[in-house]
Amino acid sequence: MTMLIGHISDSHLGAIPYNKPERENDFYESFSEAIEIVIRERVQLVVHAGDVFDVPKPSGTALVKLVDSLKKLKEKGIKFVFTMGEHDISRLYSIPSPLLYQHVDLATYIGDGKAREVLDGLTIVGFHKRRKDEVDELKSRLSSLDQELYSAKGKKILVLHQGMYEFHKFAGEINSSDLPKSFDYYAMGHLHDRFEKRFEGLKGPVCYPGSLDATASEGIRELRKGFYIVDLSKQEASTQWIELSSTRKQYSFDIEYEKMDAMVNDIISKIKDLAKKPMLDIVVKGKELDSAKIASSLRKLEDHALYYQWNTKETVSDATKELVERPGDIEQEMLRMAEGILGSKEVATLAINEILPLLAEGNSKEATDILWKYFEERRKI
Ligand SMILES: [Mn+2]
Repeated sequence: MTMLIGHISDSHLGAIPYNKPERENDFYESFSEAIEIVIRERVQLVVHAGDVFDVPKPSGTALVKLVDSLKKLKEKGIKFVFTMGEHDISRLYSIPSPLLYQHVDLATYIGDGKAREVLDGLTIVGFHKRRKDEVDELKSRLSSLDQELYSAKGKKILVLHQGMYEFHKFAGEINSSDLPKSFDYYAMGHLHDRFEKRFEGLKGPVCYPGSLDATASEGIRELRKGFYIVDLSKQEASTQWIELSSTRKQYSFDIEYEKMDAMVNDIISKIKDLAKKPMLDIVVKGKELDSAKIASSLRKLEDHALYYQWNTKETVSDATKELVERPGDIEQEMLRMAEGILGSKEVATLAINEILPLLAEGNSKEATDILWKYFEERRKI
């Protein structure tokens, strides 16, 4: 019997990197392309591992784009199940937007930790994103799963939206040893780069497909985007990562100040025939750099790039020292400092874990709402 599933994650529908409407549209195209491919490949089920939308209250356009894709899946009899990431969940609004699709029977929410037999002979358990202070509770839920599902027949998939230390030192929240052992496939979300690994002691592979398109936090660099198709028909899960072809190219270029005009022309000849105008990040290196001259030389790129940003690097006699690695406990260090300044662990945690990430994304509205809510709650005490 065939059992083929699609595993996508971090589609961030509604994201508008660099405030470019074209980039917003890219995210819809990436998602549509993934849906077209899973239909063509005849998967029976699509698992979305969270961050469906970019914000908890997405635009009407983002909501409609998702409906359109989910209807196509439903017409083909392909089920869509999902968990939620931190971008989907708000502490302020009671019903997160992705749950809408469950209410109109276009999707099934599986982030509640309950085991479901979603296909004949396939059981799925998922958990929605746990914040830092909720990870211990998640770990304890995970630790009992092997036993809870001991008698479940057929294949098993676990769906999580958390970072793993083994793949990302700074975004890590759990270790592979925190995962239950008996699952045939671990469908992960949260990390925006692609990772795949089989761990000793775990039955199936642990896979992060990565985001479907580059969010602003990923910066402008060369990236490949895609998702997994997983064949669970045989004893062992076999995975295939499918690269999307609609992805807008992003490049970072180093330019020598002395040869600036020639190098700008080289860049133009490289990018001028791309289907979509690319995003560029340019570093100009040299001595006695004249910013006005650089700006005017780079202006030629305007016709060929959707967006470009540039920076300079003065070459001086002393080798420029670069910070190669961030301190491992940078978050702890920030928390300690904030606690020292604010005089309260609770307020420091709110500032560093809740407010700062929102402000870093430019989401001052939600940051303000959370502050007000906190203030109101404290006033009642
Ligand atoms: Mn994400």
